[in-house]
Amino acid sequence: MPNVQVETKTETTTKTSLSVKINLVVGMVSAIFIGAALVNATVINPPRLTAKDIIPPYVTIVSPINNAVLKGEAIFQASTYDASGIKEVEFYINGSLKFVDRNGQDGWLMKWQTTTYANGPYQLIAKSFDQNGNSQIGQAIFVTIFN
Ligand SMILES: [Ca+2]
Repeated sequence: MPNVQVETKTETTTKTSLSVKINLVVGMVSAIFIGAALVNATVINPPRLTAKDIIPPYVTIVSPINNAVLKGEAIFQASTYDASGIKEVEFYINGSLKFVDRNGQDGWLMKWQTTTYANGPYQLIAKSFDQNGNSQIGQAIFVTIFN
């Protein structure tokens, strides 16, 4: 007889434990469904941008450095950033557009064969365009070609 009592008690404990486990699982599944519903709501109804982007990109020339003396092949490179992303960067030598870089994955730059230019001083300007039509002309730098 004492054996039966012990067995009954054990069964009750197991049932209670199982019930708690089921409740936990139901709770977790509910949380997952609510989370998924929130994610779906975000994807289906993205927040609408009511403010127009009027902030131009940041741009500065990182190569060559100001007052550098160049020969052979030089790298004319800009560093640029915009929250909307950069569309392209224009490279000007003495006010003349020489190259438009539309792929910044290898850096925003142009290779400059200085041997095709006369020795002397040059002004370099980089102009960056963001994805929303804003542009910025970075500060000009001055270099000298001496081949
Ligand atoms: Ca912008």
